[in-house]
Amino acid sequence: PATLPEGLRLIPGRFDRAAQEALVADLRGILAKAPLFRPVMPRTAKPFSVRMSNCGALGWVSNVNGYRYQATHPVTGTPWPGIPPVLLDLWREVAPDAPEPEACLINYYETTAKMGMHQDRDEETFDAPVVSVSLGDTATFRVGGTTRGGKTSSFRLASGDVVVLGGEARLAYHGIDRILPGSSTLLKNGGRINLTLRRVTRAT
Ligand code: MD3
Ligand code: FE
Repeated sequence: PATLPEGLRLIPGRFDRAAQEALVADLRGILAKAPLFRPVMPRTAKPFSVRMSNCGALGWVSNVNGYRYQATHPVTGTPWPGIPPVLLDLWREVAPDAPEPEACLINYYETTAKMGMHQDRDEETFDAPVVSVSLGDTATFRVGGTTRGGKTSSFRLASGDVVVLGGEARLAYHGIDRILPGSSTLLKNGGRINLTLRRVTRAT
């Protein structure tokens, strides 16, 4: 891709097939306790095409009143399950100077789902990177600069790929244009899971 923002690091194939299968097994356990829910946009109540859940001390949620991080699941009211150790190990490897991640957002894309261009700015600090893990069908990912409407570039994220968004890229506009159906055999029902690890509060 021509113009990737400074601070975007792609690690293709960071998780091999066995590690991907182990992660999916972890996620099945997490989603049994913290089921996927379909958020709605603030004000408009338009449903997301993506379903979501979280693990970690804090989880990202959206409802008609706005976006926020909270300690409990919006439907069950119970605390989010813990972040799997393999993901904490990944964070320590790629973000050795950052404090521990507090949130792991789980996005599930059916093959028709997408995510419009947006910035991630609901955290109290942008010092730590966002770390993304892709599982299942390949996605076409689009990233631009820190202002809306500038030049963008797009590339594919395949199962097992990791993206680290630090530096300038931390506040870059980004989105998912499409999922390529049937591109992976990892998830029995197809589709794509994206995990994003985040630091939300300033380190104490
Ligand atoms: C670039 N998720 O959850 S992950 C999100 O594939 C989100 O589900 C997408 O955007 C997904 O907010 C993209 C890669 C990613 C994550 C965070 C970023 C790219 C980013 C933050 C800044 C710039
Ligand atoms: Fe995002």
